[in-house]
Amino acid sequence: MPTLFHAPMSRSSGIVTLIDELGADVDIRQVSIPRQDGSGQTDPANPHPEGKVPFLVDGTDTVRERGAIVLYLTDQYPEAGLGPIEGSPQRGEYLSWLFYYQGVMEPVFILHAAGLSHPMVSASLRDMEAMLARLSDALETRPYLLGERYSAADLLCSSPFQWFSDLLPDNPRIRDWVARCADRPAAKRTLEREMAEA
Ligand SMILES: N[C@@H](CCC(=O)N[C@@H](CS)C(=O)NCC(=O)O)C(=O)O
Repeated sequence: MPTLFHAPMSRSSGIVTLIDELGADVDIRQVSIPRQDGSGQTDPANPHPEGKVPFLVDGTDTVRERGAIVLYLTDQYPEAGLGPIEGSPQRGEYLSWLFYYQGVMEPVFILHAAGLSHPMVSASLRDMEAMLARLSDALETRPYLLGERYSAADLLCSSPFQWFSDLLPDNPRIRDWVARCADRPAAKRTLEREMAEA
């Protein structure tokens, strides 16, 4: 059985929600991490090479970076219908959103929060406005990024807005989509459990 190294109220919380959504057989092991407020510390029990979470260990194999973990798990549980598998229509769109999250969205959020901009950065990653426009375009005629049905791409791409509500733009398409994703029973279960444990 794979093991997820997880720290509550962190980026690994979304993976806990995904495991719940998938009904996946994954052992969840809590570790500590250094937090922005100065609390916590790197946990020697966490095998991630930089002590980060999430980190998935499956036998002798390991998976780091949330997009990769999402893809690894949704491919293992195709019957859950949370990510189009190889050969299905929209596989390309699904992969694109997972990689867009990791390669563009996360860096853009961090640069935005740090108040940093540079012509070389915007030439490559564009900026918050362009990223929000991509989301808004995708949601123009449909409730979720891949269409009528919720997928793990929604879970991943909506997650920063769930944690940092000040990032939410004044755009009803994005706001409603984030609310729909947060309203999933699995997402509520993770939040309630982690708030209770905090
Ligand atoms: N790009 C990574 C980011 C992982 C990450 O930075 N996780 C934070 C928790 S929110 C962490 O483990 N921080 C502890 C540290 O930096 O030592 C991903 O998406 O998985």
